[in-house]
Amino acid sequence: MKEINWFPGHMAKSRRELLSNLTRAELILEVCDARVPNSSRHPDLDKMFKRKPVWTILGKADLADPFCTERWLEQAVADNAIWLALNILSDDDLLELRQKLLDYNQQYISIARRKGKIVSPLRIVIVGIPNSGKSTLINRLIGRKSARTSNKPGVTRNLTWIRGGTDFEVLDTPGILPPRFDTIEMKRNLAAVGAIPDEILPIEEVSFALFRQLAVNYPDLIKARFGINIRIENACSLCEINAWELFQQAALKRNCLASGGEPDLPRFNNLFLQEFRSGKIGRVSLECPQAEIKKVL
Ligand SMILES: Nc1nc2c(ncn2[C@@H]2O[C@H](COP(=O)(O)OP(=O)(O)OP(=O)(O)O)[C@@H](O)[C@H]2O)c(=O)[nH]1
Ligand SMILES: [Mg+2]
Repeated sequence: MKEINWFPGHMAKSRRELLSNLTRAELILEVCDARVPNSSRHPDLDKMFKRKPVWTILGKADLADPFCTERWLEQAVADNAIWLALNILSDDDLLELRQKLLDYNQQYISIARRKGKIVSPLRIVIVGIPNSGKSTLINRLIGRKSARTSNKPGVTRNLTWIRGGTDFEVLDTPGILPPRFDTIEMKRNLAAVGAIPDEILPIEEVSFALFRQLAVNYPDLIKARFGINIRIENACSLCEINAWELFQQAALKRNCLASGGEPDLPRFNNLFLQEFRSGKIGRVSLECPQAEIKKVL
């Protein structure tokens, strides 16, 4: 795969601004994507945030494989880390998070009251990769549409503190991607979930790699969605040629036709990625602890 080098100037600037805002913060929420918890966590957040408490939010949990999400949460408990899986669009999930935050703030409120100080709202910094749901989470936490949201990465450009009644004050930040990607898989996974703008991707590589991975790990979902026949007993050992044939068949089944009856792959690449991102293929995770997900290189 070609190099994806996407660390635009605004991200480096945001990182600097973020650091200067940290002293005001009492809690950091890192919004990751539940389908790719490994790739979507920032590699040096702990160093960046020093002793500030960090909670990891696995957003878009409604799109992820619940079995894998459970494994991630178990691993977090074992590591003594606070991880929460959320469908940020769900009222129930938001209510639960809100309550956890209020409970957490109770300690500060008690201390302030004891010292006769004014009780201030809990100051939360929201960080995470682009398009993970940070601004949506903020709007829902504070109960009004204050931060701009979109299903494209790179929408929030400035750091803004937003006051949410007497309970919270929240800092919205632009998506900050790791300045380096450790492995080719991580790049592909971030690209697949839409954390990198499609215009700068080798979209055909991302889409085919994703198709192969899903055909191996979720053959029933691919069969059902695209009406193609994958022999499950051989699915784990899908070879490159086989996967390529299946990919072309899937394009044809979806009426992505070029002249001469050939599959129109550029069209299918877009369609396939959109269907994956919106959850139409089903609930899938591209990363799972304990290697439940077979790696397809
Ligand atoms: N299905 C699902 N969609 C979500 C969830 N959270 C956010 N979204 C959608 O994800 C898209 C991105 O949301 P934003 O809040 O703009 O993401 P962001 O992290 O602020 O993005 P940048 O500002 O570009 O870094 C929007 O279309 C949201 O509706 C979730 O838990 N589940
Ligand atoms: Mg945003």
